[in-house]
Amino acid sequence: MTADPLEIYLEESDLARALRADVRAGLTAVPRWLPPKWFYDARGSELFEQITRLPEYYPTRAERAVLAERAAEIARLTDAKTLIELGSGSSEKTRLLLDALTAHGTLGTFVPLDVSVSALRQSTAEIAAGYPGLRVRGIVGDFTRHLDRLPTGGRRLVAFLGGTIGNLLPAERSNFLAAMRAALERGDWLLLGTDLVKDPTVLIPAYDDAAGVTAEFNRNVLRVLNRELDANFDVAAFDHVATWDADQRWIEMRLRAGRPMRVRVLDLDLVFAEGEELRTEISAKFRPADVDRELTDAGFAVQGRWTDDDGLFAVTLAQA
Ligand code: AVJ
Repeated sequence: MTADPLEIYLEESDLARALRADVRAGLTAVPRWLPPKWFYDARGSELFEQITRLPEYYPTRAERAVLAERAAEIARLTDAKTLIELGSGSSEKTRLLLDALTAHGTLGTFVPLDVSVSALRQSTAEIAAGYPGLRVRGIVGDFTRHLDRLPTGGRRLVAFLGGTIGNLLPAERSNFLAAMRAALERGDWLLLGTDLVKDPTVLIPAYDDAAGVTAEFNRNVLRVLNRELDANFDVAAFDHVATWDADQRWIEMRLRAGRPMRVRVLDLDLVFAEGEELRTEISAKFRPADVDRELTDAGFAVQGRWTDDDGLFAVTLAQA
């Protein structure tokens, strides 16, 4: 089958408006910041796919190992008719769930939601071709804003994988989980992937790889601003920084100005001091009990939690 046409809740104009608002708020703040969702233009999505194959970046492999081992059990527990995937990207690991749910015999519809039109075009076409009989409805949207647009009815399983929930600040995270719970009917399911707290000697290289792919991914957000907003960042003059904040339990990625700089973006004339840093991402890491507590606080009942053999990454199944 071919995929349904993409349902677009983020129009180009909408995206442009959101980008301008984020740039204005983040780049005039002290310290400066940008939300990580703007990494993911076509090039950024491709760079992230490269990151998932790096030797240092363990989360994708660890989560895949959990799903490979547990997908059949998840299918049995959930009996899902509709699989919704938030921040779906390439949906590569999701195939493990699609395989298991298809074999289980309940699945009728797959709904990937992502901000990246290019990633969705490709993934919906590939999945529709690979799963005859499955309805594939791609949604171009923002998982922090468009949960009310998800298809209703049937037994739904929402997968939020990869540890992407770690990109939200704690307050955003609890708002997101509460909104997720409100968007679901009692009995629907949430499958949540979370990276776990571990030694910084493992964490830091995962966000600062030897080949420099993560550095390119990080700098890509400046390329997006140059192209979309006609800004004039000297992209190569920014250094990639990845630090571990042990108190907050998150990795922070930043871009550090290698020399004093003046940047024009929108109607702003920004002055960067040499060494000034711009935060581009947090990636929170969890202790298993934190995940349970946050889900329970949002009104979910935790029904299962699995980790890979090395205890690097957790996948938690919770019911609304
Ligand atoms: C896609 C959000 C899960 O936080 O690990 C990878 C993004 N950033 N390397 C993460 C990312 C730097 C990734 N997520």
